[in-house]
Amino acid sequence: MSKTQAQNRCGFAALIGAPNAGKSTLLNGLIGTKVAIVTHKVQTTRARLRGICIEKDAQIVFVDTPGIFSPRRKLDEAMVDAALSSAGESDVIVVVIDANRGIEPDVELMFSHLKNQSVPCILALNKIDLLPREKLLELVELCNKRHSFDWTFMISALTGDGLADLKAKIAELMPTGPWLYPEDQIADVSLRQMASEITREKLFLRLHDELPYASTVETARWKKLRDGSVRIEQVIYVERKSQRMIVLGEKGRTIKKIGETARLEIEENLGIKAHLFLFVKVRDKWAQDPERYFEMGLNFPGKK
Ligand SMILES: Nc1nc2c(ncn2[C@@H]2O[C@H](COP(=O)(O)OP(=O)(O)OP(=O)(O)O)[C@@H](O)[C@H]2O)c(=O)[nH]1
Ligand SMILES: [Mg+2]
Repeated sequence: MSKTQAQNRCGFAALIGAPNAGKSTLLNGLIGTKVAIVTHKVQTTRARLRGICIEKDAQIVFVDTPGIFSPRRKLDEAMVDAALSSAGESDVIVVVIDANRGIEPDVELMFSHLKNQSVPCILALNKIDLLPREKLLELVELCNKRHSFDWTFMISALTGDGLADLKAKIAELMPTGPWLYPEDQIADVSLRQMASEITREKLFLRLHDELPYASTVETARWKKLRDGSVRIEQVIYVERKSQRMIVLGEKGRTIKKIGETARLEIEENLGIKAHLFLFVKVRDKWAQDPERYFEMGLNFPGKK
């Protein structure tokens, strides 16, 4: 087979599910490296993120999406819209369900949205490491009663169990067409965005209650220095002065810790030597500002 004949299948597989189902963990597991941030908190992913891999002659573009839930705020609405439109634009939808939580209201909501989709749908029952097999079979049956899935896979995104079979099936479903990305590209996201996401992950992990949801991170400046290292300046937007105080922490300890852990991961994941500077700004209406959505890669929801 010649090179062009070999590179003749390519398509999109959207990972859809309720918040916290394990979509981003799955993306990282399928790609084989960390491209998406993961936390134990719901609504970690805010915008879609493409991770790319090659499986035999197919290039698969996986699209990690924000969780689907009932939106309350404008930001929620933009996140859910991003997830649903990714599903609509994909060649196959991988529905990720947390087996340990079963069919919760958010999962029901997702099933209702699936009714409008005409592309093939795979059920990926995730976190099977947490449950006995009998329970899993019951749940597979229940899910298939709610939606007629074309295929079902039982996986653990965390341990990697079942991922090879899932990936092989997705590859088979990719349509004919040239590869969209160079062979060695694993993600379609700028280094600036990747760096913002890493800092946001550390914020999510370190801060509690509503604070993670009241904040966003942007890379304001990225300057290559003469010694080959990079000076990265990031702004953490919060909504209130009191939140700024919490992010800073006593004597600036909290932000220092966030900065240190983020810098280490930025250096490791992006393969650069970095100097990271974090600034916390209070902007009470950042979640109403179209510019912030643009920076996150989201559409600003219009009036409906
Ligand atoms: N035990 C177990 N935990 C898992 C598995 N997959 C994901 N998790 C955990 O579930 C939590 C949520 O994982 P994420 O990958 O961030 O979930 P998500 O669906 O991307 O969540 P949102 O971005 O908030 O919608 C994290 O604590 C993961 O470590 C799994 O297969 N087994
Ligand atoms: Mg996620």
